[in-house]
Amino acid sequence: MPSHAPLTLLGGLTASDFLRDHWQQKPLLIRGAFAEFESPLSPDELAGLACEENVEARLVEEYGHDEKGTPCPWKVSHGPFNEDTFAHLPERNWTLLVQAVDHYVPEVAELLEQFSFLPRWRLDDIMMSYAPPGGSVGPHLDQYDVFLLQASGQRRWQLGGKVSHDAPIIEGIDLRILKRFNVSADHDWVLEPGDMLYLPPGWAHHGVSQSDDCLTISVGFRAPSADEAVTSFADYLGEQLPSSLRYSDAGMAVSSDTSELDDAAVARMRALILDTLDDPAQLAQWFGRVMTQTKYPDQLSPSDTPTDPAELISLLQEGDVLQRTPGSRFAWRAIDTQRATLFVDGDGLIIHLPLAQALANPDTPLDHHLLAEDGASELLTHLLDAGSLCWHWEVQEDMADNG
Ligand SMILES: [Mn+2]
Repeated sequence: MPSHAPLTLLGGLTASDFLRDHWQQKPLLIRGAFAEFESPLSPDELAGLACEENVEARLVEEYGHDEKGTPCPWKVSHGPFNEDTFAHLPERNWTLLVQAVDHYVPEVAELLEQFSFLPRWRLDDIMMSYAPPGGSVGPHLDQYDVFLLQASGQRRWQLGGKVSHDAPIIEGIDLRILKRFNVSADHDWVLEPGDMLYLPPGWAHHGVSQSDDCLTISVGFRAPSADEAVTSFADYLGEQLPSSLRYSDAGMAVSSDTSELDDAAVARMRALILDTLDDPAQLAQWFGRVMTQTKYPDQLSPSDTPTDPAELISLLQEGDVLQRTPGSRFAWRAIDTQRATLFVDGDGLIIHLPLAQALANPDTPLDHHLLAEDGASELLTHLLDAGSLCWHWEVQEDMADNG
């Protein structure tokens, strides 16, 4: 995508403008981001999805206010739900949240193409929520960037500015709702279908349904915390280090007090740790693996019987097409001008560079053209057996049959 083209999706900003001025920094309200937008799902269809096994769904109900006017108590329940759940809900003040709708509904997955000005591996998933009038999840903040697209009906969004991560929250409930929320007057909008609000991490926000058909699509991004990154990288490296690499104090001076842990000892240990960690090649290998780990490993279905590469080749030649399994994550990184690591679902495979680029690019169809690349049939067979690829939308067809 050319970075200098004004995008309707970004309210006429170019991708470069948006990344420079808004991404991770400040919110952006975009009226008419999607012209004449029609929701890919109805509220009933979303509720149906929330009744499926393995689909992560939550129901948030709000039942009143305490004497100070603070919304309380809140009730959170987890899916799968059933028809009975929905039959007994009140007419107002609840919200249904369904995660990873892009893994189940191709029309929702297609929305991701619009966000190709951001690294694909930063994407988390698409959540969809439905709420009758008054429904919300309370004022809160997230540590993630999110695009909130109004799919149908109206939702009022109010922002309370950037808030510290340790701002006080209401205790005793299974939700992180802010105790205090001060709306800024110029950050109070009602979003109509096709309108979209971009929110950077750490901004307090509160979205309340204004209609009985309020559906909101949240395109969420993820960024590992320093806490997760340090632990995870240390684990990755640790598996490869020989136990002979140890703290060493050859040539040390005689100590005046043998109970003291002196500065020289601390400096030696610091050098051991920093020298071991500071390995850019290993870091890249770990980073690619961790950023392509799937959110729901259970959704990948590895095959029980190995695929015959000859059969795979003939199916492709007959016109069958493979696809990346919804929820599978791909990325690549060059090793030299010929070879690359293809990262897939937490694994790293060293293959021919153009093949890695083709596999990881969501716009490249996985059809017979790929077979021209060296090593393609072995790679496709491996990824099909691992569950990272499947035959075109068979996952969705299976779900439709079951439903
Ligand atoms: Mn939120």
